[in-house]
Amino acid sequence: MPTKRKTKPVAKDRQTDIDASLGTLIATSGGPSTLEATPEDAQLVSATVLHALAVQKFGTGDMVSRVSYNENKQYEYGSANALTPVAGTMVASTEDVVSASTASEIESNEKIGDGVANIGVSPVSATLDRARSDAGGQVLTTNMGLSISDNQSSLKAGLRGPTLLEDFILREKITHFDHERIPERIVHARGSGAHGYFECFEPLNEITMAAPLAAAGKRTPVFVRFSTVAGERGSADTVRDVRGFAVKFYTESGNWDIVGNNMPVFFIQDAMKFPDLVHAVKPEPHHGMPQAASAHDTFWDFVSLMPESTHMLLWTMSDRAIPRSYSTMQGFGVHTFRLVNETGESVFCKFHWNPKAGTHSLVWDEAVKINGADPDFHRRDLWESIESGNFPEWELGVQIFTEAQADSFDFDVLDATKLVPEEMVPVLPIGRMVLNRNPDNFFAETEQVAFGTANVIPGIDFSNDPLLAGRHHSYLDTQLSRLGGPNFHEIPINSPVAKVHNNQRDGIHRQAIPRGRVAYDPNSLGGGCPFQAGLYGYASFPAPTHEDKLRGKPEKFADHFSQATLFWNSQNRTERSHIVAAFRFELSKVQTQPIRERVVSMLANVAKELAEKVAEGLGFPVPPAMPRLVEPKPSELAQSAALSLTARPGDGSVAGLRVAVIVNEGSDAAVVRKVYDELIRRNAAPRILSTQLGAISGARDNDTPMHVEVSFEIAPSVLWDACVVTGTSPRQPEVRNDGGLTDFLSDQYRHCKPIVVLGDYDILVDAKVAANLPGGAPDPGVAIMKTLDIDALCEL
Ligand code: HDE
Repeated sequence: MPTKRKTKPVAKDRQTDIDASLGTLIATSGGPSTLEATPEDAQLVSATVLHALAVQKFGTGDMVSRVSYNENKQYEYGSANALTPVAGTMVASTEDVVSASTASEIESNEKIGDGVANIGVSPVSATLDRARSDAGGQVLTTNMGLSISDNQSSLKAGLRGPTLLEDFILREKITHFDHERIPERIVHARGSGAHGYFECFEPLNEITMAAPLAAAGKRTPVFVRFSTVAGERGSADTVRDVRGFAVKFYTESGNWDIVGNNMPVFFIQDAMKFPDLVHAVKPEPHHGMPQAASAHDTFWDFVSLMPESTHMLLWTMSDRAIPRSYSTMQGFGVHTFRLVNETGESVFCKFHWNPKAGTHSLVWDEAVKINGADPDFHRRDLWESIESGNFPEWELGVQIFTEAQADSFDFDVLDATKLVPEEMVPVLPIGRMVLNRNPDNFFAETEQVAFGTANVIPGIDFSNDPLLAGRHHSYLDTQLSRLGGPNFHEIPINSPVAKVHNNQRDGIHRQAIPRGRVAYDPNSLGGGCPFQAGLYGYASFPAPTHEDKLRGKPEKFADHFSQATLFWNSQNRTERSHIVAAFRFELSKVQTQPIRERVVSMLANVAKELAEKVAEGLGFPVPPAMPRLVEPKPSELAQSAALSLTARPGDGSVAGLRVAVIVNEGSDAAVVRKVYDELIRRNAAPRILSTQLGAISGARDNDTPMHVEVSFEIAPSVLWDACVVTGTSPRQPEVRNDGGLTDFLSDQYRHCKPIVVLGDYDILVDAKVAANLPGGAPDPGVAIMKTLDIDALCEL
């Protein structure tokens, strides 16, 4: 905690000098230093201020005289000095008033505060509590704090007369409203965020000095934002797209952001191509279509002329692009980063977030229907999971490898279209992240949060990945227009918990009120503060560079297909069929036949089966394969099991699942209660569902009524992971004839989601659900229970 000090009593032996200074008053930047004080002046200024002014004048002279020259200048030259930056020199004054802007700061009131000198304090870095407000029990006011007597009508000259321009209350309200929107992110506009913490498993000091990894059990606050990429702010959640996975760590050494995606590779290799990529995928400029979709000509035109995108295209056409929820996605830092330890040794590293719930996706038919049924599906899921205490969790893992190892790989680790297979470099778990707190306010936090790849801390550094280098510039730059100027770091969600002190000043919407008159370095008037930290501060890893200045790419970047083939080979039969279907869907939407053919010619370099099946669906033969720039090397690895979605199934429990408990007049209310309570106990999210809202009395006369929470109309089958049908008694023909229920069940079945029927089988017959697999064996996803077996139900 910062110390608050009152202006201290002055030591006796200095009192004589100060008394002498009283004769030459106002010796600050506020007036001529030689101005002689007269008795009249002294009456104008309070005696205390006069005294403080003298203390300041004397103290400043004393402090400045202790800096006779810039002792650190000599350390600015030579490589040895560059590698071991020295800390700045600092002289402290014994008088707090010396660093004050004004001797009158000791005057206090309700606005300026209590008149104490807050030495070393940086309140904009304080917790979010400083900005949270609550109107409970409060009267309505204008932005100037004026109580508003009537918030219903504007000010008029007579009840039927003209509205007056004088109505400043109306004008303030409307003006603020007119400016409520800020520009949306150029990419990743649609997103959802949450607070939480990162917890370190074991100290990683041997390889990095990164503060969050310093001690077992150490917790660091985080804010995470998940997003789609192409769609606008109001677009639907379950579109086929990459998902952003951006994590901001608020560490004691500053903010550290891992601004990653849910896929480990990217479309392009150099930042120079990013605007082209984004222009190609965004709605076409002439008619503004399609929204949040890559299924159109300009995207496939561009990527089929950029064969390095092939690997990423296989990921985006896979089920990874339609995740079941944010909490069932992996996250990746994508680029190669560096970890640096205290002795300056560095290793390369790739970041992986692995979801505790396992990796799970939707099927395309579900994704499409969810877009209509609940466009906020992922946002709602994240919000509701946290509200109900079922906190999403990920394990952070790192792949660590040396520069020598990297040189031995067939691919270049600076190429963001390549991954390092886990079979070659295993993922070492180093901590876990738990999201346990929803934001107070979507705009203030989720919309205004500003991530940046350049937000690093000691222990974390960059590789020379040319895509990453371009990003360092882009993120800071984009916030200037999105958040309106250079002070976006002061917005509460963006400000670090570490103290901020520097000589940057002014700019639109500045919040901090820096004390004192010094805003430059070196200085002696401020005692040399704030001073550079030397080795304690951030020092870039001194990676050697001895090459020609040129535009180009390394040779290894030219292999565009080997890892795409590796990905294809690592997918199971179902996953492959989904990839084929996605390519068919996207290319069927493309209107220009030669573009379709060009894409298939690219796929012919990945796998014969893939190209053939896609071409078949599009109704043309596989064209000759697109020329390769390099022949594929005999693969280091034919398959990587870790690349299949099935590699991380989670624990298989019902935790986090949305379960529809379907009720009707034939249901046994006691059984429904039991199912519901048990699902809640196991951290699932059950809801009572029926044809319409209202209370339903159960099958037995003394049943307590069941309150329907959701109707089929607003929550069709696609919104649920599993369903339990209660009360299907043949006594209730209207239940069986209800299209809502049969549609619900047949979609559940088509999407291979568990169905439990408590009662008889007839309802399944009506919904055309077979209880047995085609071979005759019972379908493990369909259970008919004459009597409730709660454990079996929860394990299905
Ligand atoms: Fe981004 N990206 N990006 N990106 N990106 C942005 O920054 C950019 C890239 C990613 O939730 C923008 O604040 C360039 C790769 C995420 O707020 C912008 C290049 C990866 C988010 C920007 C890339 C990402 C963004 C837009 C190529 C995965 C959302 C708004 C050189 C590793 C962060 C903003 C959030 C957002 C630029 C490529 C992830 C324009 C120039 C690769 C998760 O600055």
